Amino acid sequence: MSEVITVGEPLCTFASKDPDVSLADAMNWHKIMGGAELNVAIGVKRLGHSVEYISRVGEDPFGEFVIKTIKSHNVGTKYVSQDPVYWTGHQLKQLVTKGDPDTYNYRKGSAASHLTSEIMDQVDLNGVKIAHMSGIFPAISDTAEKSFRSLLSRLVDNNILTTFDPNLRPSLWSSQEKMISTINELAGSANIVLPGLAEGKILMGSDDPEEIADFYLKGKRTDTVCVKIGPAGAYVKTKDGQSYTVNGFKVDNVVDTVGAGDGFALGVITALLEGKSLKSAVLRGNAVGALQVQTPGDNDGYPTPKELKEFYLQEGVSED
Ligand code: KDG
Repeated sequence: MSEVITVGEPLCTFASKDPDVSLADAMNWHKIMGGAELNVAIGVKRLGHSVEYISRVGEDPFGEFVIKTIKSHNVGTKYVSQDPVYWTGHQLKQLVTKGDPDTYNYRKGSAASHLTSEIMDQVDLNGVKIAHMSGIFPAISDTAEKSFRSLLSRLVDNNILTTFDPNLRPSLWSSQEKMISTINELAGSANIVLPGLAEGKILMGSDDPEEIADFYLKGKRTDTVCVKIGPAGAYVKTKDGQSYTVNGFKVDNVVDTVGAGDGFALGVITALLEGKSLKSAVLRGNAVGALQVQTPGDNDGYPTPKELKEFYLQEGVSED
């Protein structure tokens, strides 16, 4: 089995080619690959680690595109099944010349939302070192939430290091209350929780990094919280009492922020797999996030080991 596993919904994404035009008015598109957890898987593999992606797509052209694309990135597809009835999730994404693009998702009733616990129970966890989970998958349907929970409880039973990114998608949840209570409960089964500042504000009512960290450190399994504080980097607090900020990198040319949080997660994950200190892992998370925001796709900016090394050299920093 691979070093890393993750579960999520891949999104066949139509990215507009018309800068700063609304999704309704855009006329020219190209097809790219999105999906938060798949972004993480692609970046983990690009940095040289084996990874298996768990998902379900339709027996349709979007599903074929997804499978071909995942394979082209050398991410494992053993647990990407095809559904004869339901279609593959997809989305529209605006091209912006600055900041956050507008997106629109078509995922209600998708094949991934029909991924059952029976399928999840077949996933072989032998040899898995880190599992990455996010708050998107349990939001897409009751079936997905159930299967997410059954995987999570197997990860806990098998003592597999688990990272959790809340990845709030309010439009996918039946209510704000359900989103908050479910995400906060699920986070407690992860060893490392990776919230953003704005997410903290919604999930526990504060945008103070230390208060957010203290809140998630109460989780039964959680011993580390890394709060993403945007361009300023990340604030880290651990159950054994360490706390510090790892500064972010200054980026003059932010093209598109999508995929930066996933970049942070994969930076942390890969560095931990390589036995680096937590501080170095967070430094790598910041670095991958900074590289990602300089590209228009959802995962194009994730570096190879060589590109990461060059970025560190250019910035005059290094990992321990
Ligand atoms: O985190 C990046 C993702 O947001 C993007 O690739 C697709 O919106 C998406 C999602 O919900 O997975």
